[in-house]
Amino acid sequence: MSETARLSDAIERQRRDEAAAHDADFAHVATKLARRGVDPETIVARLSKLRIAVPSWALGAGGTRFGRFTQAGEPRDINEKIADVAAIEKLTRANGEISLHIPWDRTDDPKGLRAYLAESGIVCGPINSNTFQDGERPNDPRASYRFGSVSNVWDEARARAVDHMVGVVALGNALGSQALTVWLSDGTNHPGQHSFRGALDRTIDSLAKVYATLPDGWSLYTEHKPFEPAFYSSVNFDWGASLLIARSLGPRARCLVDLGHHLPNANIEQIVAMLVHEGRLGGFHFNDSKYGDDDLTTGSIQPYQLFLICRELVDAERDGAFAAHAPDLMIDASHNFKDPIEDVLQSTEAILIAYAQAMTVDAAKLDTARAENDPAGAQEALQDAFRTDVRALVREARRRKGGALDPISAFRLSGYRQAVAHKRGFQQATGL
Ligand code: PSV
Ligand code: MN
Repeated sequence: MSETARLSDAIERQRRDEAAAHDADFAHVATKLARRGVDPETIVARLSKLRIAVPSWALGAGGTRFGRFTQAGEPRDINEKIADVAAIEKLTRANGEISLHIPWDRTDDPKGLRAYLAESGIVCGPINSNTFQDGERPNDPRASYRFGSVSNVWDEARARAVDHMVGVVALGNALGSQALTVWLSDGTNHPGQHSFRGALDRTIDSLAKVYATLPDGWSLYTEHKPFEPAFYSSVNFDWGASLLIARSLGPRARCLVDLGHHLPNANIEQIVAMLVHEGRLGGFHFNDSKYGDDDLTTGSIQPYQLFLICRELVDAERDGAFAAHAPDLMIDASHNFKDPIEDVLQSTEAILIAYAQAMTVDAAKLDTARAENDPAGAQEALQDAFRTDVRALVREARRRKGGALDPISAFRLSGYRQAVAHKRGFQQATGL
């Protein structure tokens, strides 16, 4: 039996076996929400339109600087990565998009790759450049990224980084992508190592050359991060620097918020609100963390934070703030222990749940509490929503689109991993 047939079979079996329980759960939450004046159908309809991109680099086991433990059945090439995303999409109906990372997903045949994407029903989402690994020119010191890429004082390194990014835009365009995500590892480990202002100027000058080549309809996303691999200063270190760079480039430059790229206790939902306010929220890299950029499963550590971020999105959407550009939703995680597909399924579920919960907030109650300076009332409005079990709404959205009621257990039931492990064997996928 093919892997696709295995998945279809498991999805069907599960839908049959769990239909009665699901119907009862859905009726229960619908009744509860009606009491709050919330229409479950509006939520189901919104959920079924959400699309969460899968990062190509999260389909294999991730590593740390201490080691990497390959798992059986990791995708050996870009086609197998797309096949895994198609499997995920078949289960969730919310992940029909892949985010590629170049050169990890380099291809000599963009036309063929585009055809394979179309055949697999997968869209090419924002594409990532990589100027943090030296690739094929590690011994050419002035062109090396060792001391930075677009911020480097040496012209050769900057030119190389710009050429790379321009090439990634061209490839992305051939594949149907509409955005370039730029995360820079540029920074320093030692006070005085470079001029902060000089590095920012060089970064803006270099990125302006990339920005000038953006095709119609394209965006450039700047992704900030406070530290790692640089431990004293990073060039694009926070949302302020990111906004500054984006503004200097032009209206199609927007900021990307990776949830793991903040110092401990940062108020990420407020950062999101600020970027919405400025019309510069490009998109997200969803993950979760306890200490730093841990890249753990979205919603596994701080689900309330995820809910509050989604509430800002629901709010912004209601205010028409995304008329010009809706943020791209992407996962950016790394899995050392879990099966990568299961981790993506869990992250997707967490985002959909948080989004659905955010939609159940009694907006009138919250508005009144704010107008009356009633913090306890505001907390009640938010936490009543956060504590609502909306899983049946998420399942209903998926059921109507032909997906699995419970993606993880359908995935396990299908034997997909065992089947691909048999074919692919034990080979490390490209990525970090
Ligand atoms: C950097 O930590 C980051 O979040 C960026 O998005 C990279 O491109 C990605 O991880 C993949 O390594
Ligand atoms: Mn990221």
